[in-house]
Amino acid sequence: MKNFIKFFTFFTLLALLQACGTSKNLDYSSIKVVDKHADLAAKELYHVIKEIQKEGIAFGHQDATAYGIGWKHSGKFSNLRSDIEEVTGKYPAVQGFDLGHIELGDTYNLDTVAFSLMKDHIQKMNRKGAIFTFSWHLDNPVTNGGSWDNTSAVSSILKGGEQREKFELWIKRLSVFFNSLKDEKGDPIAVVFRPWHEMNGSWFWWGKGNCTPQEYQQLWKETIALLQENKVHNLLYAYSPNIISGMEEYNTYYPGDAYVDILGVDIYNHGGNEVFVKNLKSNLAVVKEKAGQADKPYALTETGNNNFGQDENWWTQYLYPGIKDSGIAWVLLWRNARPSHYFATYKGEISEEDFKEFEGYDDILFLDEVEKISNN
Ligand code: BMA
Repeated sequence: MKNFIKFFTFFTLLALLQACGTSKNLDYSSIKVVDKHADLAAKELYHVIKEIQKEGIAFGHQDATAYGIGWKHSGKFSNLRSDIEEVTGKYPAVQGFDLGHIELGDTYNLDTVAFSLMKDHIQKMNRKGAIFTFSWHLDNPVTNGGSWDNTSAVSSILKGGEQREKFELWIKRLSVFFNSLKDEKGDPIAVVFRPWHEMNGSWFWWGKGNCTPQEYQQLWKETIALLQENKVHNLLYAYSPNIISGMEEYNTYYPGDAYVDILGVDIYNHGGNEVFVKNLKSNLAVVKEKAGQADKPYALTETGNNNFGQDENWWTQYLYPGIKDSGIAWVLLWRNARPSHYFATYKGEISEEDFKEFEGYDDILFLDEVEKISNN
């Protein structure tokens, strides 16, 4: 009997401990993600992303709180600011950051955003239910040039390659960052990691023509394996080629369902608005089909209009018709860097009024709406 009581107490405590780390009453064992040892927070995030898809499309912005047009976040402890919030009174629900130069052990990323600032903002925004996605514009390990130095390098960082040691160090530094994302209770904050993006274009050293699809897939798998060796378990993995011509192109570099949690695609309106809407519809239909086969969530992982010119109604006339009813969990607009390189609106910008209308649509979700979904 004594033993039975001990046994019973042990398991009750264990169950309580498990419950403490989480806010929801989920059957975690039924949520399958790439990482077999994923933190509960990662499974919870996966669940929330799927729930979002039932309600609408979460609005996202890259570097949302780090800087905007005419301002830059000054330091770690000041209040959060965002161009989108200044226009609508609401924060983006999805907030993207880039980890380029974390591999070098730098304090700032390639766009001069301090990694400590990211951490601070992530902790604050996590409390409000935000979802975070990370891209990684890392340097070329062979030449030490940037991501856009497309000298072949992938084969040299795969197992047995000449630059392997360097690559393992780079992943170690990346791992330290991911492992440092904790809430105030010390529990992990789960995020979406979207490495090796736009691989079907040839502008990055991991892209088309600079490595073979097989090397790419191997790189993807080895990246995950290294992160797991470094005990990183708070990630969902997102795959995102640039605009595709069809399923065949989508599949060319796809590492397999066992290695991808979220399916994405990056589509900009570089070819003009009409073409943009057509591309959104056709590409998102392909991603939807592929995601449906594997029962995975999917998203428009990067988009934007880098040439608003006279497109004052771009949000309601072009972006929205292109994504409406597509089933994507989120749409992420690229960064507001400077007046000649911005992708979302800001106060005084030509499409500001139209953006407010877009924000008001029932199926376009901002932070307050996603917070409700997260808390359910
Ligand atoms: C690109 C541009 C670059 C930037 C990079 C990483 O698309 O915005 O200026 O350095 O993303 O954020």
